[in-house]
Parts: sequence; C-alpha cells; structure tokens
Amino acid sequence: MNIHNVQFIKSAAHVEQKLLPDRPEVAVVGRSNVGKSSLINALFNRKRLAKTSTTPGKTRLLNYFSVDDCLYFVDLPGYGYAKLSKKEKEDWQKSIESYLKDNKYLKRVFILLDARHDLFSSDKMMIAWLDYYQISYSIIITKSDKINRNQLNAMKRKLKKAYPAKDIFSFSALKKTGRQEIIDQLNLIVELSQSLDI
Ligand SMILES: Nc1nc2c(ncn2[C@@H]2O[C@H](COP(=O)(O)OP(=O)(O)O)[C@@H](O)[C@H]2O)c(=O)[nH]1
Ligand SMILES: [Mg+2]
Repeated sequence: MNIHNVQFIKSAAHVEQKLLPDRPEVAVVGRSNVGKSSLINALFNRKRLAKTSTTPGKTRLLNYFSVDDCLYFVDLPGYGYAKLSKKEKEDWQKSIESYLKDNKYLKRVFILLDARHDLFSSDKMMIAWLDYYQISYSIIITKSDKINRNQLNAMKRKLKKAYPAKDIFSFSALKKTGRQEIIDQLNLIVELSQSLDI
C-alpha cells in the first residue's frame, strides 16, 4: 500500500446502507471534535477528504474511504456530543454498534483520545464495549501538538498501564507527527489480511 489512491466512496446515513464488505476495514471512533476527520486528511495527505468542523457532532454517518483498493477506512460519527437528544444518542449507539459488531472484515478500530483530556466516561464505555466484543483496537492520542513532550510521555505511560496489550500512538494533524507509525500499522493489517486471504 503506497497511499497513492485514496478515494471517498460513500456516506451511509443508516447502518443498513453500509458497504458489503469485500476487503479489510479499519474504523475510527472517538468523541466528536477529537480529530477523527483531521487524522484521515493528514494520514492520506488530502486537505478535505473528510470534512473537519469546529461544530461538534457533525459527522452523523458512516463515511467510507478506499485506500489503494485494498482497505476501507471508515469514519464513524463521534460520541459524547451533549446537545443530542436521548433518541438521537440511542440511534447513534445502535448504528455504531451494529456496524462494529459481527463484521469479520473489521480488522482494527482506532480509538482517538484528545491529548489534553483524561479519558471521559464515554471513552471508557467504548473501550469496555470493544473489549467485550473482542474487537481489536489501537489507541491514538490526537492533537499532540497541544501538550509538551513530558505531558505526552506521561499520558502514554498511563494508557500503557491501563491497556498494556494495546498499541498506543500519538498524532498531530497540525504538525503531521506520528503519521508514519500509523501508516505502518495499516500496512501490517493489509498484509496480514492478504496472507490469510480475507
Ligand atoms: N492543534 C490541533 N488541532 C487539531 C488537530 N486535529 C484536529 N484539530 C482541530 O480540532 C477540531 C475538530 O477536528 P475534526 O477533525 O473535525 O474532529 P472530529 O469531529 O473528530 O472529526 C478542528 O477545529 C481541527 O482543526 C491537531 O492535531 N492539532
Ligand atoms: Mg469528523
């Protein structure tokens, strides 16, 4: 995978419209405004592949991106947006869960955490849920440019202690730091899937 051909494929407003899986998928989850869309744009070197916004809670769909015809990268709607009604939150939860569950093509979830905050209860719930359904995930600390190196190292240590078996990356869309490690991981996921012929 050389990340030369990244295309927006589809927005699914409802989980029923999700793509029939035919290749490995990697999904991005996190609170709204944590930097999911910015991560996608920076990873794939495109300015407006995924829409970024200063208004939280805007991505309310599954957005599919095809990477070099061998991987789908899926941007999921953010959680933790206070202004949603109870019904909207329930709908959100149902869509996300039915996308994440029982998808054997979903090879990895990237859970994004803002470098400036401790884990929110919604993050902890998401992680517990991924653990429960035995969905493989890695943690990405976003907006690493907003804290200094010592603070970043402390956050990494803390996360490593809480989730010792998980890969923990840090990333800045602004400075483009941490990009290669994540690309390397995507390559590994694709190679592994290809060698297993799935
Ligand atoms: N300083 C800084 N700001 C960022 C970074 N990533 C995202 N942002 C900002 O955070 C806000 C939300 O980002 P967005 O990607 O839309 O978050 P999403 O809701 O998770 O998709 C935007 O104003 C971005 O410009 C980063 O690495 N560094
Ligand atoms: Mg977004």
